[in-house]
Amino acid sequence: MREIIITCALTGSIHTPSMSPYLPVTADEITAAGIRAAEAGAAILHLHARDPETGRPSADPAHFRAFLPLLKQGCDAVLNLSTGGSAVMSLEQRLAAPKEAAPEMASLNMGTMNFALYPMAERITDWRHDWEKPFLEGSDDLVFKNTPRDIARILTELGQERGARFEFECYDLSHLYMLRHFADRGLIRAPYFIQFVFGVLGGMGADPENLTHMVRIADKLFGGDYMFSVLAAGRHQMPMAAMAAAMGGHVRVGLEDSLMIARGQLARSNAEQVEKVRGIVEALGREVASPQQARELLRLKGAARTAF
Ligand code: KMH
Ligand code: ZN
Repeated sequence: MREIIITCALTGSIHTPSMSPYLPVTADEITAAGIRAAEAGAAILHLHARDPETGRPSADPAHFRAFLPLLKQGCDAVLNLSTGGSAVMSLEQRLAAPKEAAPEMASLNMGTMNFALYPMAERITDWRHDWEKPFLEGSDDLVFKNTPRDIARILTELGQERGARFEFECYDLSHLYMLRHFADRGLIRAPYFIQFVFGVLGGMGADPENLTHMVRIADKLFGGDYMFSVLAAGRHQMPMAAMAAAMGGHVRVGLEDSLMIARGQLARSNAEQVEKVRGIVEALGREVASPQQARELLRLKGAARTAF
């Protein structure tokens, strides 16, 4: 079996500063978190930006510009920019920074969906910022929009025009069929790197049967033309990653997807989660991919051809 690519998603747009003091927010924090995660074994860093004053998810290219060159200097990991941003952002806003940066990789959510974060609000008693509570509670009536037209636009403007390749985020079986549709339209090239996403309210739950079924259908739709990786939200993160590693898949961890390192215990850093999953991977007799090996597996254009 091939090496396992560990992706680390450093901060995301789901969790808010009140939930953990360890969530990276400023450019310096995101840079330091990324470098440490890469040293621990992450070959890919999945990136979102935040407003350094408020910790709110940000699509402002200036906030990305503040850490992208520093991360590039500080480590060799593949820098993967989110095009999902946050459900409250327009596609125009979500695309601004990736278009400017022309990264090697970008995330791409394969459908429109509910992205319900509001149950998390009930657990917080001390709010650090005014925006957090309405941001989480408002997700009971919020649509994350990625229509086929949006997906085609992202593929064209980032993939075809800027040479990015994609982390295809599939939250449900239906998203695999949408991905096949774009392969049939000739808008994407194999090998496809498919990120199965479990445990987001609005997407599939973190049940092992869902993982085996996703693999079964992806095998049918893509044959040998794809690789899968697994991310699972919250407490499901490590068990589902272990399952993915045992099944020949890749893994994603990071504070974007879970703030914990064990039951009732906050992770003190992204690197801590990378170290933990690395231990699982190696205990299963699999090797962790270096950034260079990840570039070869995913056929990336190389860090020298980005615009930052
Ligand atoms: N936090 C993940 C569940 C994106 O950035 O495009 C979703 C995500 C979306 O990573
Ligand atoms: Zn993300």
